[in-house]
Amino acid sequence: MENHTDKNKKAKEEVAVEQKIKRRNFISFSTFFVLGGAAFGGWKWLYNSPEETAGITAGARKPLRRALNKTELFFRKFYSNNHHVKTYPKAMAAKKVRVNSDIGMDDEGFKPENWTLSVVKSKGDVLKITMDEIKALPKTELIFSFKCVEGWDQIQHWAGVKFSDFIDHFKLNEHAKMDYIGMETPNGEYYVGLESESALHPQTLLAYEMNDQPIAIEHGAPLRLIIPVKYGIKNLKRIGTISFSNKRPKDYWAEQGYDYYSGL
Ligand SMILES: Nc1nc2c(c(=O)[nH]1)N[C@H]1C(S)=C(S)[C@@H](COP(=O)(O)O)O[C@H]1N2
Ligand SMILES: [Mo]
Repeated sequence: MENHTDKNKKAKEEVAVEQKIKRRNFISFSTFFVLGGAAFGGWKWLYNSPEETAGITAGARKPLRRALNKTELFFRKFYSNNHHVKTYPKAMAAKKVRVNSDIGMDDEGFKPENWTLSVVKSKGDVLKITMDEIKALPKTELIFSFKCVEGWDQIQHWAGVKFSDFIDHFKLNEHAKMDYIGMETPNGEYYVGLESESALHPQTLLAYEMNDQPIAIEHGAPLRLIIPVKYGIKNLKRIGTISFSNKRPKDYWAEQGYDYYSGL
């Protein structure tokens, strides 16, 4: 008798467990299909959404570009100009500095000693600045880890004038209140656009020395940009022209689909 009730109880329990398993299976499969469907739908939506028109930036689906721009704004606020990049002792700087690429630097006749910098204050009002004027400003040194998007980095030692000191000295503060700064090689073949905050970052330099020597031709003589809050692509060698704008200036690699911000 006792045995019989026990068996009955066991059978009932087994049925309950089976029902439980069935219910759980049902829940997990439905969840799988609903979430899977949503993910597939989202992917198809993104896949079918229009690509942005190539211009200042290129190569992204419109919704993705919107997300990228939002992320950019977030990080721009987050990495304010109070945030300094890490610096290193001079002894750690590379003696043999890597040369990467030389777009816009192949003019046969280019002579650093004949160079002047053009600052476009407005259309038809261009300020010409010589190397001597730039060297007369306070010199700032920076030893930091230079990073190229192609996957290498190197501790390098640069010196020049802080971009913000340069702006102060040449009374360009009103111009620098615009949202963006554009820089180009003298022949206009390589060009970068920067948000003014990054250009005015206290570690951004218009550099004319590397390892205590004038910058070599292949590294951007006589004057190049060193902007440690950005990847190498933004560190324009052989600056010819600087301009100001509230619209994004054209940017060589952004046109090829790289992130316009290219921040670190
Ligand atoms: N004018 C010009 N500037 C340039 C480039 C270029 O091709 N042309 N390449 C950029 C890239 S991708 C990198 S990584 C750095 C490399 O600087 P380096 O050759 O002094 O190492 O310069 C940047 N500035
Ligand atoms: Mo690079």
